[in-house]
Amino acid sequence: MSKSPIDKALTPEKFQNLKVKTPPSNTAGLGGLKAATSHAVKYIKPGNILKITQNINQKGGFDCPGCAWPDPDDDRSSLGEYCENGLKAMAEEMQKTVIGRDFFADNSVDELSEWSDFEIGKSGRLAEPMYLPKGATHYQPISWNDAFKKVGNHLNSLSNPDEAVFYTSGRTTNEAAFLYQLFVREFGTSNLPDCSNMCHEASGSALSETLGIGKGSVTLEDLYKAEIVIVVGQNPGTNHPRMLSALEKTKKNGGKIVAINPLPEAGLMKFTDPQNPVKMLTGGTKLSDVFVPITINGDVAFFKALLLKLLEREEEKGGVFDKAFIKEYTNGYEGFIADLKTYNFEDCLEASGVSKETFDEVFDLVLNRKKIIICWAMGLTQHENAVDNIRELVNLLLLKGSIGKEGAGTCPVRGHSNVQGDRTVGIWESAPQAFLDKIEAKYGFKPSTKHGYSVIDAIKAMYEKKAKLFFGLGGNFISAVPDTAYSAQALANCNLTVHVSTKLNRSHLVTGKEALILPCLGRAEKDFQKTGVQTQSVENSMGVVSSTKGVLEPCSDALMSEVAVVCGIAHATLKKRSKVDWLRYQEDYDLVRNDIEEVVDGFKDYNERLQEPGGFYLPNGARNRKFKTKTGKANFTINKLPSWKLKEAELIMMTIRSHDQFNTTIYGMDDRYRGVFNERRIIFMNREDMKLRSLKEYDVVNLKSEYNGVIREANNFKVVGYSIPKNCCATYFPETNVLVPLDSFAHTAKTPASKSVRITVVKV
Ligand SMILES: Nc1nc2c(c(=O)[nH]1)N[C@H]1C(S)=C(S)[C@@H](COP(=O)(O)OP(=O)(O)OC[C@H]3O[C@@H](n4cnc5c(=O)[nH]c(N)nc54)[C@H](O)[C@@H]3O)O[C@H]1N2
Ligand SMILES: Nc1nc2c(c(=O)[nH]1)N[C@H]1C(S)=C(S)[C@@H](COP(=O)(O)OP(=O)(O)OC[C@H]3O[C@@H](n4cnc5c(=O)[nH]c(N)nc54)[C@H](O)[C@@H]3O)O[C@H]1N2
Ligand code: SF4
Ligand SMILES: [Mo]
Repeated sequence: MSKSPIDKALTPEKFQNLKVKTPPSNTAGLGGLKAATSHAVKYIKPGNILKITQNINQKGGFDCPGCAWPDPDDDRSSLGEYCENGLKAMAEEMQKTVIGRDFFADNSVDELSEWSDFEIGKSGRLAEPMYLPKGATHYQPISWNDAFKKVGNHLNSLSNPDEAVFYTSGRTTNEAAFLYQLFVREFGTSNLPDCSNMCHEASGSALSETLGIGKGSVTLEDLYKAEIVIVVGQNPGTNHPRMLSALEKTKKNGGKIVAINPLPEAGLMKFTDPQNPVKMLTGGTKLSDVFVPITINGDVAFFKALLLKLLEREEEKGGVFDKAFIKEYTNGYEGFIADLKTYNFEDCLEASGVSKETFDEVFDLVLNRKKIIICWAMGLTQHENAVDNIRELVNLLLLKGSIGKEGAGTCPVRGHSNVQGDRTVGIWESAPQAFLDKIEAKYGFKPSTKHGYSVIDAIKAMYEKKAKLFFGLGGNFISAVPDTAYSAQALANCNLTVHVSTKLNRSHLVTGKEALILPCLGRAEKDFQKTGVQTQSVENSMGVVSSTKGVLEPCSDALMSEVAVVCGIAHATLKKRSKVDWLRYQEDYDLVRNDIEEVVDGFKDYNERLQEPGGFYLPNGARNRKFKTKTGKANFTINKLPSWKLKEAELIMMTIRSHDQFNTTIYGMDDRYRGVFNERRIIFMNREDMKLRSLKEYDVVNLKSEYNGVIREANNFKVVGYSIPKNCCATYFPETNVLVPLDSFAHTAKTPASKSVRITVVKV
């Protein structure tokens, strides 16, 4: 009998051979170079390594497919503009092994599901389209034409376009993303969930409401000029490594850095004792001036404590707040202050888990400074009160007039290399009416104005059989989403699941009744079309749009570009009823950009400006103090302290990334910066919490979460004592996604609360 979807979706429970060492005191440097080079040499064809390192993130070259950190506007280093993890991303994408029909004939879907995520990822690059017929045990080859027809027939046989779900992951370029959403809207639905729903959606919600733009407001230059940069809920040493070079410049210019994080992440500091930070080094520079070991989800409490003390000082002596800015540009100040006064400083500080000494250090740094930048990532966005987290930090920036001036502002650091661009060009399940109107005016069809499914809604709809077809443009849905068991059943309920992918992943194994894998080109590969090798474009975390053009020969002749796949499917599905001449676009991507220019604001002279070295900035109201909010001003907001309480024996768990993974892609089994080697099934615990439970290092435990009466379990994890606040623990994503309840998500944004999972630990 074949395995159940749930068994296939869960990562195998086998242990490797855990070794724990003291975390390193210095990040990047030689260790990083060694690690990256060994990956490159092991997996990339020797002839390609130099081409990659010379062209990655260079003007006229290709954009690193890793994170969304921006490239410097000024001259790029000719020694290489990439980091350890950028090169690891390339080593993964440009693997010399390719897998096609023989691989799939040798390995059944059930057998593959027993491989670890690391093994699945290292099987090689997908080389040809594959099809899994109903009831079959093995994928078999299919021609592109037949694959397109199959998708078209399935889509056309749905009783309603809203029965299809079209997911996107943030590597997709602007050109492919624009055409994809256009096809989905012409097909008749707004069901465009994307990885952003699980990532910075809470930032988008909070920032749109308060500042009128769902993106950050700063540029790299601002970071260099800030008086103080607060890095909260982010681990840049692993996830945005080149941000450390920017922070180094901040320091060189006299700026101060505060890191707020339950963990003393090595990328931000050297560290010996959790309560007593010592030197923090990166490439020889001490980075963080203060490290704040906050309790998980203690951020609103900490910011409130800070706001209360600042208010006290403002009322005593004045000069702390930027009164002129508040008067001219903001709304809601009085109500916000009145609410703030209802809180008690000591209670807030206690709820944050931060000592008074550490608090005072931060207070002294913030008190008289007015050029403040706050950078954040998943440590703030993946909580039930994620939107409040971000609104509260905006309150601080507004009080300080730290928006829309040099060296100050918001910096939500994005994840995937083009997740921001995808949203800009229309991947949005609840796109604004003005955008839909422009689509209608340009193409002559009326897009659905109904809000579509976000990730959470899509899973529910598939589970309840209201949605019957899942299409993924990139990504690894089953491993990325919360509540693995429920979500696996949701996918299995579909009639057809389709993935456009570069690499094999678990989502190809947890299928609907039929399934397709459509292999596409990676970033570094040349995209040959009728008018020659095509250029594409991406938008980084600071709103700069730049070109990306592959330099390597494709790893297989049978690959298609994402643009060509979307055009092929649109053509096969919509046929003569389409108002769009789909096949023209894939011949010449300039035509796609001409359309984007007409439909999306800020892309004037797109094709010409894309040729400018380094690209161009998109307009950003907050950057110029033009707040496109409902009130026309920047809005103060009122945010409550989180209301959850741990039950007896419970811990609050955050699911985080190791140094050797890119989301669901596992580069290796180490987490070097945390001193963990050769194992992913671990739980970081406070040593006092271990003692309370009679647990020793390396003890094996099972994890259990109970939410609204439903119990979820993940078995076989080894305990690692770590400097993490009491009552907090950490595990790696995706191994523990099975514990994240689907209905635990951020209010207004629906970001799964995967950093706030309440669990108990049971010794095996
Ligand atoms: N190499 C590499 N680069 C990546 C990725 C990757 O997987 N690998 N993923 C990309 C993507 S899509 C994204 S979204 C980003 C993710 O980048 P990050 O957000 O840096 O990634 P996470 O590992 O989720 O780390 C969250 C950090 O927040 C802290 N944290 C958790 N809960 C709290 C809290 O309640 N309060 C505070 N103050 N801190 C908290 C954790 O200790 C951790 O340091 O990175 C991108 N870049
Ligand atoms: N518990 C927990 N869950 C989380 C998170 C967490 O912190 N904790 N983080 C969340 C976040 S922030 C995010 S962004 C999501 C990530 O969710 P996803 O974006 O769905 O996941 P990825 O792992 O980035 O997707 C990797 C797959 O994308 C495909 N791929 C890679 N490059 C390309 C390309 O150029 N084109 C195409 N078509 N395919 C490509 C490969 O097949 C690869 O297997 O996960 C979320 N899930
Ligand atoms: S910081 Fe991010 S974008 Fe830059 S090279 Fe490293 S992984 Fe790539
Ligand atoms: Mo992300």
